[in-house]
Amino acid sequence: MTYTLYGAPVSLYTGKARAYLRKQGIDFVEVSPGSDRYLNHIVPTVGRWIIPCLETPDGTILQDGADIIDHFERGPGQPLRRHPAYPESPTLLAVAHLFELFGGEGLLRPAMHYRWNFDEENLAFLTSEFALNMPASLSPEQAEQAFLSSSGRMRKAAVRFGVTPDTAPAIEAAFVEWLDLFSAHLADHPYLLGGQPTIGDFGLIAAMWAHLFRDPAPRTLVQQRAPRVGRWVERMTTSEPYVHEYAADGRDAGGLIDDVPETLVAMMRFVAEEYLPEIAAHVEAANEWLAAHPDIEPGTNGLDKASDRSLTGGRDSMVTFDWRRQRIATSAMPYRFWLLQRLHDDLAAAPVAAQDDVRTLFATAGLEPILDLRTLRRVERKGHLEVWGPIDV
Ligand SMILES: N[C@@H](CCC(=O)N[C@@H](CS)C(=O)NCC(=O)O)C(=O)O
Repeated sequence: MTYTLYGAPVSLYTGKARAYLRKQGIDFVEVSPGSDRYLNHIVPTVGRWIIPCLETPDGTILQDGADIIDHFERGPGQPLRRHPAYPESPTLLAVAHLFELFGGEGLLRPAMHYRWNFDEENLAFLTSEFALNMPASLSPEQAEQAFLSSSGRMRKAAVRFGVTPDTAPAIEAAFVEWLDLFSAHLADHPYLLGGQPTIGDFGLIAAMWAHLFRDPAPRTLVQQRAPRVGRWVERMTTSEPYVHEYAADGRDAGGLIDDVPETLVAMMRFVAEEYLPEIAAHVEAANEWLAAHPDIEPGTNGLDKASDRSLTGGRDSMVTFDWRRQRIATSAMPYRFWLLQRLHDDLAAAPVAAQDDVRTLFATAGLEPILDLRTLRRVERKGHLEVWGPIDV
């Protein structure tokens, strides 16, 4: 029953899937996207070069970290996993979804900044790492050229996430604040919601692993400023418990928390400041865009190139919003709305009293508006892409 994960150590989204497979003790091997199997079978099946992809023992191919996790959480792989990643408590589930979204999407600014703006510390490492994603048949010169081309694309992508010389100081100040808040929370809890990792931790490890802990420049910062966060990263990437500071016998770090502690509310407040204006502006822009494109067939994404990820295309059409006393612009990506819908859907399925509790908690953290951000059409996933659902549902 061996699964194959097509991914790379240097990849942000592979980190989410890999951490999940390791923590759940699932038997898998990781194979490079430079392999023949990936290039000649996975890419044609998925329709584009994208990692992570998971090939199940029966040959099914899954793309997307959340879909990979759901194969084990809510699909046929469920008997293979050790602990549920989705908490039963509606409050913890809502918080877990929030941090899944924030970790994979809201921490992209520091992730891209610390990767691409510290060439002196990072470049030799990244050159070597990116070579792992390429066919072994490439000569060193060809690999170097391929690195220059993909790193050039990534440097441009960083701008579309709001990383510019003007934003760099605020990105660094915010990241240090984030490390301090997360570290304070981890003083009493090995994971975000207590003794076991949840979907919130798997979201956070996306940005916190490949970019913010493996790359040399931010690694030093994390280890010096917030060693406890560094140990959480290591804990998230092992299959054994690795809970020295929490469990005397090294075995049982306990269950999930019952109540949301102030340290976690403080982390939620950080999300409100760092990410709420951005996701709110993106939803508003998406709704304007949908209103201007009323004829998009359900099951398609209405983009010129179906494999495009951002709604508003080129740089001119990036979405502008206020972030930490600056006006910045980023690309709106329907994938984020799809993750947000998961929070909304699970919340809507909870008893009314529990929904009220979640609302009260989110309001305390300044996050209540995120519970009501809806796109005019739902985002669905079809053919490994995000597409628009039917009109008027
Ligand atoms: N929503 C996807 C995103 C995956 C993704 O963006 N992966 C990056 C690598 S970390 C990629 O393959 N990018 C390909 C490209 O930009 O051409 C997931 O969570 O799996």
